[in-house]
Amino acid sequence: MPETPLPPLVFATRNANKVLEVQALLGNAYQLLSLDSLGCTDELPETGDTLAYNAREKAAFVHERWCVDVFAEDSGLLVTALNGEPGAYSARYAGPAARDQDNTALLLARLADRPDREARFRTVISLCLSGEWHLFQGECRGIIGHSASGEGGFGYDPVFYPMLEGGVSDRTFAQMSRAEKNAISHRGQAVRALVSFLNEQSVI
Ligand code: ITT
Repeated sequence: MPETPLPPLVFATRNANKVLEVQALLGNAYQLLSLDSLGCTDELPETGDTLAYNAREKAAFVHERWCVDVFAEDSGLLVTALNGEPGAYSARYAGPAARDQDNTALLLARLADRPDREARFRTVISLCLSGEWHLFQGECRGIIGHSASGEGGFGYDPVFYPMLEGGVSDRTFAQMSRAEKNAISHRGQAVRALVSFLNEQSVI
C-alpha cells in the first residue's frame, strides 16, 4: 500500500531554534515545510507593535504569495517592572542588529536596581488554514535572574527562571533540555493548542 502523504504545513519563520522546538511538538503528523523549501528568500515583515499583529503579518505574507496553509508565531518577553518591555521588540531590544547577548545585557542593565524581577514570555500563533484565520496563545511566567546561566535555548533563556507548580525553578530555560522547556514554555502551550485544533479539524 502506498503511504498517504502527510499534510504540508509551512512554518513562516527564519529562526532555526523555533523550528526545532515546534517540530518536536508536532511529531511526524505533518510535513513541516520551511521557508527555504518554498523558495522564499524574502525578509518577513514585522511592522506592528503587538505580537498578534506581527504573527498574522508574517503568515499573511507567505499565504498571499504561495497560497499554502501556513502559520507564523511571534513571541516576546514582557517584564512587569519595565511596563511590558521589550515585548514585540524583544529581538531588536538593543538595536536592529542586536545579538541575543546584547539584548540580555541591556535587560539586565535596565533591571539592575529593580527588586521586582517578574516577567512572562508570551507566544501568539496565527494560522491560515484553507483561507480561514485562527489564533493560538501561550504564556509562561517567571523571574529574571541577575546574571546569565546555561548554554541551551536562545534569546533571553539564560536569564529566565520559569515558575513551576512548587515555585520558581532553580534552573533557567537555558539549563533545561528542549523537552523540559517545551513542556512548560509559552511556545509549547501555543503549539499544543495549534496541534489540538488541527486534530479537531481532522487534518491529521
Ligand atoms: P521569526 O523569524 O519567527 O520572526 P525571530 O527570532 O525574529 O524569528 P521573534 O520575532 O518571535 O523571533 O522574536 C522574539 C524574540 O524574543 C527572540 O529573538 C528572542 O530574543 C525572544 N524570545 C522568543 N521566544 C523565546 C524563548 O523561547 N526563549 C528566549 N527568548 C525568546
